[in-house]
Amino acid sequence: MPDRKTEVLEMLRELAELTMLDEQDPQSFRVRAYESASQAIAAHAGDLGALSVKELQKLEGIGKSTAEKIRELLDSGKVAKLELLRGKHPPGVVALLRIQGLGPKALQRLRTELGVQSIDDLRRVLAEKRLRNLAGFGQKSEEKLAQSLARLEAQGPLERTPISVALPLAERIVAALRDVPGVVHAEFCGSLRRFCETIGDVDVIVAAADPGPVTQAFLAMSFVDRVLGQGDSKTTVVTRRGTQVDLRVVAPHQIGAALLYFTGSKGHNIKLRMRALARGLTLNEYALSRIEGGQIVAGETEEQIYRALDLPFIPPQLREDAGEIEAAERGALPPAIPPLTGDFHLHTTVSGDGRSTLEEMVAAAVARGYTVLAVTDHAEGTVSGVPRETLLAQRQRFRALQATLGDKLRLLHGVELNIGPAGELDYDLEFRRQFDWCLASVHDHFDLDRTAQTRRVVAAMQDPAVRMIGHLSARMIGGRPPIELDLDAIGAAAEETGTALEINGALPRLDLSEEALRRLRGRNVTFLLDSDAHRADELERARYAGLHAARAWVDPQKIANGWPRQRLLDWIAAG
Ligand code: DGT
Ligand code: CA
Ligand code: CA
Ligand code: ZN
Repeated sequence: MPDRKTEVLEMLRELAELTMLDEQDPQSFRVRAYESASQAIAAHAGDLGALSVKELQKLEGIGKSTAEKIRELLDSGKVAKLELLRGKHPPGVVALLRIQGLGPKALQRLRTELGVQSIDDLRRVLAEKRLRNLAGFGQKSEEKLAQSLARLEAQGPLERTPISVALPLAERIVAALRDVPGVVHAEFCGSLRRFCETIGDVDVIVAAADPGPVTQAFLAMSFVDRVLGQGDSKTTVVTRRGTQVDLRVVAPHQIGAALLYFTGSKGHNIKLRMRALARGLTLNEYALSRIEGGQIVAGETEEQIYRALDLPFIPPQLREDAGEIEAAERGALPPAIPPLTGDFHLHTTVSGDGRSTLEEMVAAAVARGYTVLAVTDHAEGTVSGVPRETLLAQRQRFRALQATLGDKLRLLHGVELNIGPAGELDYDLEFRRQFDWCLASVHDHFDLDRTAQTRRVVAAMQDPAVRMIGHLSARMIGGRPPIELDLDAIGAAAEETGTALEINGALPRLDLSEEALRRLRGRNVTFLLDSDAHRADELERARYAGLHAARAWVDPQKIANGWPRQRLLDWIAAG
């Protein structure tokens, strides 16, 4: 079951995180062992449940002690070592790791010397200016931490779960519930179905005549930490990472009304209900029915309900009461994002952090129906980057592979350049120009001020070899804040230089942000939807980039990898 794999990956991730805290060293041998085991498990295609400790050890990157823990989890659902670490490092402490500039060593001192056990504690200690008196800290580091905390909080309430955590969790729940006998339909709704970047709680809706077996299966899932509420058709649990999940079981003939209601948003629902009233109808989570007589008009599908309200189907990502109902009424909803011709940002094993070979990436791209593919390993300016010779050798392999592919897939030999603090780029212009495709991105110096950051990115855009800026803000949702940028200056430079901006679909990034996309909406800027895949199965993330772009009402005409192939190739050649 693919389910077990997620479970193992989640355990390894948590082990790595807690061990890092425990040993106060991100580079400790054990932390790296868990990370390399994660990569091995992620790359493993077969059934994990069937593997013995010995067989697990045969996978490259998995040692004996990790193999034993994996087996322990698969057999008993619990791992003693993990339980021990959880006891020592409660969730409040783990949450403190999200503050930039606060490493495990400093964190340990805050805990022992000032009793800081949570973000609230830290806020208090900072307000009381008690940190500056700690040996080795001082006023400067106190101010820096206060700033990091403020920037983290400015991203939204800290209790919300990033989509990168919530989506895999919800997909796993839904997949498991679909296998329960009697289940007709299972789907996640709420803000997650609308593809919001952070989620208050996960809402799962299931259609089944008998809620009993569904509830039982749900409560038996391994991520459940505690049960907050349990009724006949509604169950609420909290996962070990602190995410709340609501399960509701409805009758099969009500599923459309339930999906619509629990997908929200609340504002969208209210407008729909007013629309219903104006037609002598009433809309709730069970059905759309006549006010007089109570006869049901629609309820089995969302499409039927929208139709009965004289509207076309409105995709969940648009249901924010941001003018979508009015646009739908005028027949002016934004057109759907077309299927993509290819991907323009991905890494292979040539990069230090890539996990799939060039051949594996190409095979996966062909399987997705792509006809263009830019391979963009890291240039030497980043930790995972490589020198010229390596890229030149890759180019040889590339040309040979292209010959075997013929016209089916056009390969572009690309590179992801690193943008230095003053906008300087890797190698030299002549070498950069030899690539079929150069993108440039920020991977360090996140603390520069707005003027310096803007200048740096604009300088990269002005480079004649650079065709696209990757993950513009370098943010990690719920983690690293975006770099500060003057988006109007960036937009103007993009128009002037013809540099495209990436919409990066990696769930921790989703960068450009929705806010930035809205801000650039009026401009003549070209976008590309990319996966930034480091493994072949991550090519799927380009689809997330599409959902994210749709949420921001990006005009599909501006998405270059949505254009017909020849137009796209002409645009690339013209650069
Ligand atoms: P979240 O969980 O804070 O990220 O946001 P949502 O949108 O998932 O909100 P949630 O979980 O409270 O409720 C799920 C959906 O259920 C919501 O989008 C709309 C619907 N809903 C919940 N409460 C109400 C309500 O009081 N009135 C209306 N009209 N709809 C509601
Ligand atoms: Ca929710
Ligand atoms: Ca909810
Ligand atoms: Zn990349």
